Amino acid sequence: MTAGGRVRWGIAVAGVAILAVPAAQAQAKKVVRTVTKTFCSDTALPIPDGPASGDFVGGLVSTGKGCPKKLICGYGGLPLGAKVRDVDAKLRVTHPAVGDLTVLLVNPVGGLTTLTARNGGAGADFGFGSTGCGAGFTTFDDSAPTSIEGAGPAQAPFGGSFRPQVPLSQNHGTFGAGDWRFYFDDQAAGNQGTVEAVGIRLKYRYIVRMRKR
Ligand SMILES: [Ca+2]
Repeated sequence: MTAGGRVRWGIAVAGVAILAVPAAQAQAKKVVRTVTKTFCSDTALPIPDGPASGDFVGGLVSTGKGCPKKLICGYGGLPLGAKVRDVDAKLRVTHPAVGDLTVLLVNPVGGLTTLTARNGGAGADFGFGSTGCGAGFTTFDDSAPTSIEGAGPAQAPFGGSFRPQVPLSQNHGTFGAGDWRFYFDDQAAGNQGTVEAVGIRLKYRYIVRMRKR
């Protein structure tokens, strides 16, 4: 996994196509299924020290494998047209002062969500324990009681769940199949760190078949 790695913008186009219901089926009833899955990548990725801008590094999570029978799937194994109902983002980062960091989540069709923007001060690390997918993560969840905004070093290493800087609900209804990318920017000189693991918990819904009324 490297900065400027694979980008598969074709997913968005493919996803749109599957939602175009033929006129003859306009009166058919949709049979839908809702699934929740967790995806993770634990390729270590150094984050360059700040304060220079334009040195973002990206972490990548692809939406798994395993296409349901009789359906056509896009890249990542989600059925074409699968739409996001809920998404939580998970970080495991080692860094002496996470207040240096701004972290964005980019969904497969390019939508940006700011997870944290310079919160946490001199607190060390997002998450704890293992540096792999079994880590104790910092999870960004709109339903969490505490916001990351204004969080201080006393809350390090930010285990458990925090509301993100910007609600992740803005991803609801978007296409879920493909690459979910995290971008990390260290914006203060003096300390630097490493992305150890990133993940998403994705709840999505797709059409299993059309049934005549
Ligand atoms: Ca720094």
